[in-house]
Amino acid sequence: MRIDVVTIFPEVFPGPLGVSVLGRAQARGLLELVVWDLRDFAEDRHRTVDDYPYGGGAGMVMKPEPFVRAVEAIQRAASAGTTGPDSALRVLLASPQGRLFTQAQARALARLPRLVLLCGRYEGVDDRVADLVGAEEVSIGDYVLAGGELAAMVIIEAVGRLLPGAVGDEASVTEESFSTGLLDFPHYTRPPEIRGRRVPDVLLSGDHDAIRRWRKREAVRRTLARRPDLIDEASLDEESRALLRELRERRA
Ligand code: 9D3
Repeated sequence: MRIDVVTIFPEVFPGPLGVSVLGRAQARGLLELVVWDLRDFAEDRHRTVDDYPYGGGAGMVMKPEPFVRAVEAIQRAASAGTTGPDSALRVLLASPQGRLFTQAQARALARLPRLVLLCGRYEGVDDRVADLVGAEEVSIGDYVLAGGELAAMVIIEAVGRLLPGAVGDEASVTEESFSTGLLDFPHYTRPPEIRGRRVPDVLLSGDHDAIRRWRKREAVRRTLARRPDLIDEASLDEESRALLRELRERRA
């Protein structure tokens, strides 16, 4: 998969995407990251990419033309390689106004041969850009970043690690796709006790069915306590639904 990124801070890439799973995916040729400097697509000698907001107000707005020209250049680079009826480029614009980026979207995007990510800065990007380049606006969460670059990196990491062969242990990624939608159960390793904190006895018992049930219960318990919003959408088997009823009664 090839991912093109458009930014006024090309020097921040690859950053954390250069190490570990994503670094290896690039070294193995599973993922190609191509970073474009938005200023290279500016139309004036000063490489201007921002301007004052129509209607007034604080801050600057990113001009539309450089983004449009950048996506056209990326489109040309795309059709030079793979052409076909299904070669429409998927373009995402990182934006606080976007729909929330989810694991389901990461899975869908990981199936594509190419993806383009546009990063904004300042107060935002001229609202016509998304429409002009056929981009979908995506947010990574309800907090305020200084720009789209870190959001783009989050999306690239979430998608890139799903590319076949990217993660060493393929079983863990497969397991993930069958996961229940609950938070994970707690994990422990040696030593069995540190500063008075013991690993739960059941995990040392060798009773594999008891361990399986304990993990399930902990996953339900933690989800109910920390992320009750996930419970309704989780796909729970009968055993988990029984645990949920029991935990709810206990709290009530
Ligand atoms: C005062 C209104 N703000 C909008 C919520 C202005 C504003 C804040 C932050 C405009 C741009 C930004 C920069 N943020 C991003 O570019 C961004 C982002 C984010 O801030 N949070 C979550 N996801 C994303 S994706 C891109």
